[in-house]
Amino acid sequence: MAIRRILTVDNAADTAVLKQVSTPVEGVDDELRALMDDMLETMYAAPGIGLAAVQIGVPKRVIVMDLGSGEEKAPRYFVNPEILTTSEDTLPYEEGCLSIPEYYDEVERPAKVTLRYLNYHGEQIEEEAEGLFAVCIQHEMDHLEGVLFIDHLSRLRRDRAITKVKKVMRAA
Ligand code: GNR
Ligand code: NI
Repeated sequence: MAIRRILTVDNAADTAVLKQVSTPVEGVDDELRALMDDMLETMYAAPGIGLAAVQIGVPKRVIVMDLGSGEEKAPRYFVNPEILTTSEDTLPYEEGCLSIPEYYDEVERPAKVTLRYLNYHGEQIEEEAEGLFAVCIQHEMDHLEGVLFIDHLSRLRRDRAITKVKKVMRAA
């Protein structure tokens, strides 16, 4: 396992990769599981609660997540995820992104979604997500389309976010 560098929007090269649409994966094999292991380790080290493969420069439709509270680890893996249904009701949530460090802003998304994806073992799963799970999976699935949470904000707020990240990354 290895910790990989997380791409950030303070520079043009990383931003160009983050805007790519990720490609579906053929199937879940040991090579893909090694990628997912690296993603999880990178996410825990950051620390974050979710990570899309494109954030470490691999534009494949793969997401890892851990919404567990406290010591207990609860890793989850989503390969080729699809949203089957979305609720009419929405949930506003103060979001952050490891590719936009130290900027937080409110995004409103459907409160509930139903999902279909392959898990770590390549099994097809269908399940319903709500609360933070729904927020996070929609945030991560946006990454697969090259969309960042700041793309849901006004241009003024988006520009402020980029300016802040440039400052934060210069200081780091
Ligand atoms: O670590 C993360 N926290 C978070 C908080 C609110 C809404 C979404 C997220 S996802 C983010 C990690 C990340 O950038 N995933 O792409
Ligand atoms: Ni993100």
